Amino acid sequence: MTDSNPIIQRHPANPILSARDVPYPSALVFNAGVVKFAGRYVMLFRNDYGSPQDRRLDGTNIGLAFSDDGLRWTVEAAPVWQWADGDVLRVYDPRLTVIEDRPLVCFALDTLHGIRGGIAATDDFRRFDVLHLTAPDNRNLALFPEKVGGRYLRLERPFPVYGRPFVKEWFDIWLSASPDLRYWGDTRLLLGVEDVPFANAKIGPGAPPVKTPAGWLVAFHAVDIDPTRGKNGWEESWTKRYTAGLMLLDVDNPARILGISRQPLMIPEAPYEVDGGFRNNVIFPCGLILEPDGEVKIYYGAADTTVCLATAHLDDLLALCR
Ligand code: BMA
Repeated sequence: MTDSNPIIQRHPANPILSARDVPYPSALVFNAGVVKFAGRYVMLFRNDYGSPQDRRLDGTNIGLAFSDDGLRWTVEAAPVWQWADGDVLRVYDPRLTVIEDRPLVCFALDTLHGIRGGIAATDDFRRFDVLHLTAPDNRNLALFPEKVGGRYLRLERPFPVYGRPFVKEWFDIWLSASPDLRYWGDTRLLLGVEDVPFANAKIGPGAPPVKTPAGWLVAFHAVDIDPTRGKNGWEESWTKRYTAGLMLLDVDNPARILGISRQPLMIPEAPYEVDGGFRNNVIFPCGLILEPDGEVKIYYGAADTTVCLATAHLDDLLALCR
């Protein structure tokens, strides 16, 4: 199993966004949320800055970019969000969802007391009104774009440690509901890592679910660890590989999985995914857009270093989940 699924086309212009496109200090540009809003494509991306020559990172902020075609992006002159204050060390990995014409961003927050997931509302992608923060450790929140059964829904990935001591990093995808986006509960397991044939460690929600006639289409990331990988990127040891997987959820009852791809949708193999990155061998999908003609745009972080685009046809993606 060495190749990504043939239904996937990596865009020849990849990477579609990298540090050289950013007009302020930038070393690594990756893990971006993307939505269509008010006639344009909007992207919030993670920007880690520092000195790549010295392999040093000094901080993280969130950048904003717009595009008319989803491919060519113009980055705003300054970052739009940085949160390093008291207990909070940084905000990162934004994912975008529009619900009832209101843009919402899910994000991860590193704090002195653990990692939290958060949800914020924004009118202009520049000011963020934080509605909710999870208890630690949790992240990779992704909101469904509409209420289901009268409730808001999200995917999330808590990190249980004491409760699953037999494997160090065995983390699963969970589903929670809310009446108002602020208070969340009715939390239940959606997909256990043991049910993903191409993962031997953690999995996590990737992009916010996309509604299709067959059900909710969800991209997720899946990690397999191979101790022989050793040094790989900036760090001394990076033994993980992040592939992308796909599942389909019942449209009226998303707690019910209708199908999962048996093999990865994408495996790191392009040069910008396997070489020269901060952490090579990482594909981290954070945004999916279904176009009117059935094309699905998949935005993903490559090697924790750039933002890339792949496309596939909806029918092929659905067939993969059956
Ligand atoms: C995850 C997160 C992501 C990152 C990925 C691969 O745990 O930290 O931000 O892209 O690892 O390094």
